[in-house]
Amino acid sequence: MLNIYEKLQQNIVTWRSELSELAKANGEKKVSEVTVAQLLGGMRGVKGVMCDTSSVPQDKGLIIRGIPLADLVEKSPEETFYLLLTGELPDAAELEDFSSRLRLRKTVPSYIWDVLKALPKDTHPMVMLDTAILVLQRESIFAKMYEQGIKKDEYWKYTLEDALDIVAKLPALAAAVYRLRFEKGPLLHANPDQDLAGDYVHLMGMDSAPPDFYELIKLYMTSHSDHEGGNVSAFATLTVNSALSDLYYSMSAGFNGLAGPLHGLANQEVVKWILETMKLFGGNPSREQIAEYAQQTLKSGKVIPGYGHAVLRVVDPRFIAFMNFGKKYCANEPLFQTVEHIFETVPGILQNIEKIKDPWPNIDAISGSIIYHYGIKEFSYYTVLFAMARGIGVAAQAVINRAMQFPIVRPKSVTTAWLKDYLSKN
Ligand code: CMX
Repeated sequence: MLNIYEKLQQNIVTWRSELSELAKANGEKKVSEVTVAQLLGGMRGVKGVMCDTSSVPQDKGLIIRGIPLADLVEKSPEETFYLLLTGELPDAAELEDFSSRLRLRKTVPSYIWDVLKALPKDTHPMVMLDTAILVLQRESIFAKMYEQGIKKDEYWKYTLEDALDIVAKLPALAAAVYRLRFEKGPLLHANPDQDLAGDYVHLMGMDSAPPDFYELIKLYMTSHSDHEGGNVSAFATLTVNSALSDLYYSMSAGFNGLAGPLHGLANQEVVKWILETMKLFGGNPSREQIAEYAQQTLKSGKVIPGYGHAVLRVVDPRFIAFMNFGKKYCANEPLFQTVEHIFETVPGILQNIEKIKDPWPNIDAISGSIIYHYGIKEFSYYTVLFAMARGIGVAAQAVINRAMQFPIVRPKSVTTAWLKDYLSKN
């Protein structure tokens, strides 16, 4: 059996030679062009980033290392992390070796709790998580080794050290944010024998929750882990990391992007939107009432949270995975039932608005309602859960990007004067 370092070392040799052959033979060939609409439109559809951990075809949705999400819904976060890093699912021995390395890295230094406790009481949970990761930067092995002088060839090994260190601590950090921010009692100690999902359940103080809560956390972590390299959290992480800022700096930056309402914060916005609807109509809203509130939201210039996507043009398979879970475990939850009714109503409304390219639900349209069912009702917390999972994907991407020795990210910006001049001549 090869351990994670040996496995990656072996795979990286192949990946590097493959890409360098491709570059040598095809360096001048075009893979993408940029129209003026794309230049002004957030680079939508422009192929400008390499990412092998996952792909998101617009008509299929998330595929992790060649495996569609639907075939990964039972996997643990450890298996998903290993898959993202190496391109292969681990066998039993590989999984145990990999998991045991993570288990050894769980302990969060106590100064982090001091920093979190010192923040104002009404600090957003995402600020608490992002701050914790940034303050942990003094633990970075990559930064220490870089300071001492390491070869470019070895950057990935120390990025991997940081990746394992951070991912192992994410459940404790995410659970501590919940307990501190919402005054749920003293912080609990990580259980050295637990896996990542189990430790999260334990550290939240939810050991007595039904076993399906543990299954939910597994599903949550795998389905939110990765979504190509161009989404805001992944792209922000990879851009910062490309300056050789270590993974603590870069993941914190990526999570700051995840905290935006058009990205990861949408899961909080969805539950807020549903609760507003229920309050307005005094209980479970009918399909007609949902349609009325959706029209009202659109008229006021707001987006319908959880609907639409920059890449997808079908129902997000991650939404489907959560829908299947909800039907099995919380079919009687009013919030979940409302999510089902919104799904039957809102796409029809959005389809009639020409400018909206994707009328279908994304993952954020449903994830919060299921978390709510298990008693975590403080919805400003939900993006922290997203981040705990996304950390796995962006960490894996950073290791691979350093292994492939990709240079600092630096697209060219142009001025309006340049654009006018260019267009007048072309
Ligand atoms: N409700 C209302 N309007 C919407 C909409 C929605 N759900 N989705 C798109 N639109 C609007 C856009 O705001 C845009 O309007 P303007 O031209 O007036 O600015 C127009 O339709 C065209 O947008 P698009 O090309 O279809 O979508 P984009 O790639 O620009 O944006 C996204 C994608 C996700 C930001 C957008 O669909 C949205 O704001 N959705 C709601 C928020 C949400 O659920 N975000 C989570 C996405 C998943 C994730 O990253 O976590």
